Amino acid sequence: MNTPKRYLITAALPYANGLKHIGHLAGAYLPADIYVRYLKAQKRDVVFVCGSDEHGTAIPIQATKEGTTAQAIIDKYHPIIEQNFKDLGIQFDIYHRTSDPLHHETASAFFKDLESRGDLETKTTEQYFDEQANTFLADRYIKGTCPNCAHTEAYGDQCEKCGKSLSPEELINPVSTLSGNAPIKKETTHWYLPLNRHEDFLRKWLLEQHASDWRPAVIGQCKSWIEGGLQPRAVTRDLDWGVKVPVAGGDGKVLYVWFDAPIGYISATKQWALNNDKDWKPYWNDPETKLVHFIGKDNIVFHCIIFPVMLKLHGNILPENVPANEFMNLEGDKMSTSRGWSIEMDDYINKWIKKENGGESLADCLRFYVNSIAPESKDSEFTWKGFQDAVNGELVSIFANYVNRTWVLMHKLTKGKVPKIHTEFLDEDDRALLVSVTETKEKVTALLEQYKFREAQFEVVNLARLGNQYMQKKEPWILAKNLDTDPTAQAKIDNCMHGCLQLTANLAILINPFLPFTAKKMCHLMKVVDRMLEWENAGKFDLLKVGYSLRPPELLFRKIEDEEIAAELAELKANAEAKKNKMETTNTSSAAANTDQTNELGIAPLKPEIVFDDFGKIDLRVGTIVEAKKVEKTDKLLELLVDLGFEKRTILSGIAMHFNPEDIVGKQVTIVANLAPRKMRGIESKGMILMAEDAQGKLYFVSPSEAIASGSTIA
Ligand code: B3M
Ligand code: ZN
Repeated sequence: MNTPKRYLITAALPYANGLKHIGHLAGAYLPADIYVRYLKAQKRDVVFVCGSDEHGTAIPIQATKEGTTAQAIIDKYHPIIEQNFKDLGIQFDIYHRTSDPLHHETASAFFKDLESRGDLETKTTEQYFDEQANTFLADRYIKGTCPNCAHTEAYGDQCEKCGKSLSPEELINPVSTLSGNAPIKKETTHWYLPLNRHEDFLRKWLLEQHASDWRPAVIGQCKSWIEGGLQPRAVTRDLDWGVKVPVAGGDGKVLYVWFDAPIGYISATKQWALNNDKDWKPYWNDPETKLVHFIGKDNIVFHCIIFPVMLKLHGNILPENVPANEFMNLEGDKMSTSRGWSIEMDDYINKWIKKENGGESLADCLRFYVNSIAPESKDSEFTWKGFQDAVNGELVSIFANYVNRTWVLMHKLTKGKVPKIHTEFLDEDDRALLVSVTETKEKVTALLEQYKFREAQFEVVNLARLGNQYMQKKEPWILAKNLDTDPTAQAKIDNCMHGCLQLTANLAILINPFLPFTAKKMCHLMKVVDRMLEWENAGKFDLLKVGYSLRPPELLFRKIEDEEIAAELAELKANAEAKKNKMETTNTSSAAANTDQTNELGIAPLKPEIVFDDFGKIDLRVGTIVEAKKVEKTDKLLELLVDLGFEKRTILSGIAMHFNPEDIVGKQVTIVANLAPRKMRGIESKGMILMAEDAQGKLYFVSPSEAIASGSTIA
């Protein structure tokens, strides 16, 4: 393929309403940064854009809950997230925000352009409106009497008493939760992007043109969307937080967050151009620009179907690739901030990087391990033990050890200087070392161009491994013992050390995209400027000049101790436990747990595979609820007496918001019967009741299809 004239690289814009965890890092930011650092080392013309996604309903709703404003939330998190990225060496050319006026202008103009050319459709439907608050009411903002059970506090989308799913129209005597008044029905018009008009284009572009050069999982998702039938998608909302709809009839409406957010990539490029006195247009309009979006798999449809249609209609270039990653799990479970089962970037930075001198090397340790388990083709799993093994077993014992041995020996045997080469004593091994460097460079380059970052990194470490073997074979420390008796000994030592030093310089260049802080430190040891790290220098064996004196040895990485890993594990468990107790008493059941990494359909991804023996440890039984009452001073907990045939047990369950105690007596349910007992609110709970949960958070008992003896086994 010809080298593109320029590159525009994007990484998904994080929502600025909370901290981001290392699953996010693994999904989009680290691979994007590795790729960009490589391109920059190749001296390509590249702009790397990112920024905060600051719109959407979630942010104002969160603000109301927390008694603050949406603006205050984004103003709090935007700078923290930006700094977190910097501390981990993620080097954007611009970190913009979608609340910026430049973005509002850009998104507005984009919408207007599509609208004026008839590329959007409008549709009018009747929806509830609060006259006092002067706003349309989204489902949760309406309450009324349930048509099913006559509960008077049912929501517009669901009755929490009987569990029935509702639409606002079904509520008897609906009232607005904002003003307490009865809402009126009012027509509202929204703009739709008619994806159905673009099916042919999408089929050709994705399923033919990119069928083989994009990741199979990405194409697979696109295919099922296209085959499922493309529908017009509403691109506006009745809301006041976001980019105002800029055309007649748009009062009180904003662009749907997923319409404006990807346009944020364009606004960010404009801001970068302004800051650097450049022209942004060719980056989005010239077909010789290579556009690549780095995202997690939950964002595929927006970047591969919706945004490309918008770009095409607007006359922009399309992405050349969207190398979406799968998810990274943590210690056997999916990562989730709300469940406390995650490692926030901010926490890692404060606990590891900021706590010690030279802590940047620990930023590289995290980058190294996360990239070594990058979920490029399937979900992967972060474990603290894995982190320790990767750092101690590869970075410390192979990479850093190689550099350190080279430095110590060079100071001992060649006076701290780059020795000259004695060509007459060069042998097969010396030549082979040079070939290994060239071959590694070729492999790493090809892998990086194909977005195979974990394999690429593996190859670089492997080169250090070869360096260790070379040194081991040459044994310059043995030669040094024979200096008096063997007249060729010094020449052979010189050759060996010369090779080892030039290899170190090459390793610095090749490791730089992955471990930028380490590459910098290696430059410091070699007393060379960062320019040496340019990719074209890899493969050269004269990077360090003969006679040049180098700095004393310094360790590149320190070992990770067992106690540090034990402490992290203990903290992770304690955090999760604390959140769980909070959730059981405020019962959001597991609904909140699933919001971090659910897909567009609201379906939680599968947990990592287990073997049959794991499953076999769980004793599931049919139980019959014989008594049920609310636990005092909690809204959410029910205390149940459950008959298991051989005994009756007390089990606490966080379902009080979903079921009336009197309604569930006599129900047959599924019990995890051998779960260790746990005390909550002073009551010991012996076992757990399994509940099914739909995307709206409604709970259902898992019951046998017919009445059956209590205590029956389930397997
Ligand atoms: N903020 C969703 C996410 O963080 C969304 C990405 C926008 S990219 C244009 O997963
Ligand atoms: Zn009801």
